[in-house]
Amino acid sequence: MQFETICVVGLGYIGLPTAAAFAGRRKNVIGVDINQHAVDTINRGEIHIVEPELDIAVHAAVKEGNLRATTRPEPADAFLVAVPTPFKKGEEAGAIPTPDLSYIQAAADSIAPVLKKGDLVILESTSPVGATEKMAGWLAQARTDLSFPQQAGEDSDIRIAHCPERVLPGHVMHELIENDRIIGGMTNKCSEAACELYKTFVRGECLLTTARTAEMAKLTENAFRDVNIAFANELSMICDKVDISVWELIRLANRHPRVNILQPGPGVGGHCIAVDPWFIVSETPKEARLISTARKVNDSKPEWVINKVKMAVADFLQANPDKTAKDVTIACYGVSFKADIDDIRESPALKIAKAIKEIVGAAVWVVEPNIKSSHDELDGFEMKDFQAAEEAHIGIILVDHKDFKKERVVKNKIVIDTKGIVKR
Ligand code: SAJ
Repeated sequence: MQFETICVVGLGYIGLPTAAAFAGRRKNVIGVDINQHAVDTINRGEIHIVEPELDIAVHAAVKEGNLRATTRPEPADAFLVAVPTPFKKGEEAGAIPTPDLSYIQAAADSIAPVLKKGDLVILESTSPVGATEKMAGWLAQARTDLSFPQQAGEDSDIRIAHCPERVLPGHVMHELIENDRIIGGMTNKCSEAACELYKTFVRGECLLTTARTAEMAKLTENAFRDVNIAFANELSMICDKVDISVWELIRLANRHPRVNILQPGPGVGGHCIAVDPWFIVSETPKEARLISTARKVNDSKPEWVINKVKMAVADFLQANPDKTAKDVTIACYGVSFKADIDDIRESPALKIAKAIKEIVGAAVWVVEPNIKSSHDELDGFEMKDFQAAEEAHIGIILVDHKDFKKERVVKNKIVIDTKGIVKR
């Protein structure tokens, strides 16, 4: 099978690096996005997101004529769908969030008119079990002149597979090539075709399975990490009660050859680990008890930190009776969803900073070395550098950025360290 022209639908954190990786192997890549600004930026050889080494790859791909962006899919030999799969929060309190497949459906509707016999369609977006079959159903509805795997099995005109992305933001360009890849075809021929396509640039192993298992494997990886972090977060709250350093505790326990506990923090953020486990829970709520509890433990951690801050403010005011809450200054060290990135989507650190401002009424300063330009979400906060922030009455370490770890000494009189980086 020859894959010369590849159409990548969705040019975000996964689609754009993937498009650049194919283009780097001299494939003719058509990148599709509904966002005209993203399309124009890419066609200038620039990028609209932050990811190390992506700018160089995209610049080279566009300059050499191997990558072109547009707003509508064009005929190709393979189509990759890399659009968001957010969740819908339920109306009632405590309702289980459910996955929103509308972006996948819109992508299927947009590629259906240009499909031809022999094409391969791959769903890369993290999806609940059964989503690839749903996508195949939407394509079949739109193109009754073609046959699909759910109708014709191995003899289908169109091959369909789920190949979930598994790359870590901040390391995407490396992991895209080196990580093993799960290839879940709707039939064996679908898997083989998808495997051949990824071998264009993947140096890791391609592991063939079914579409449903591939969907569940991706959700399982992120749920595993979420459960492990929830365990660490629960330990941090227990240790606080019994006056033990959770950081030392985990360091010691991890010296056991079969124990590997992750690190606690202010909560779990981002658009993967904090979202994907719900895709399992929403399908199998009765069975997914541990996964659901882990989500709740991690989601409750910001509230726990906010309470700690409230208590610190109360202590401070008791010791300084001439002051009111409005006089208190609080420095938040870090607001991104994890270390050394500029991404503040679903960030527990930002949630905490906002709550302190609203609930406590104190002046909140933000130290965020990774955000250089002004950002709507940070309106109302005073941005400070590390040294200036030492003047605040209370310092809260919310993200373990390498710049903070280098310093290791925070001079604020009261310090709440949710990441365990301050030297004791
Ligand atoms: N976190 C902790 N403690 C830890 C590790 C992480 O509190 O020990 C927090 C982070 O601060 C952050 C959140 O968890 O708020 C998620 O960060 P992360 O680095 O664990 O993961 P993501 O969301 O950036 O990327 C994950 C990765 N999944 C796994 O490692 C299993 C990545 O490989 C996936 O491709 C990505 O989700 C995705 O797209 O699904």
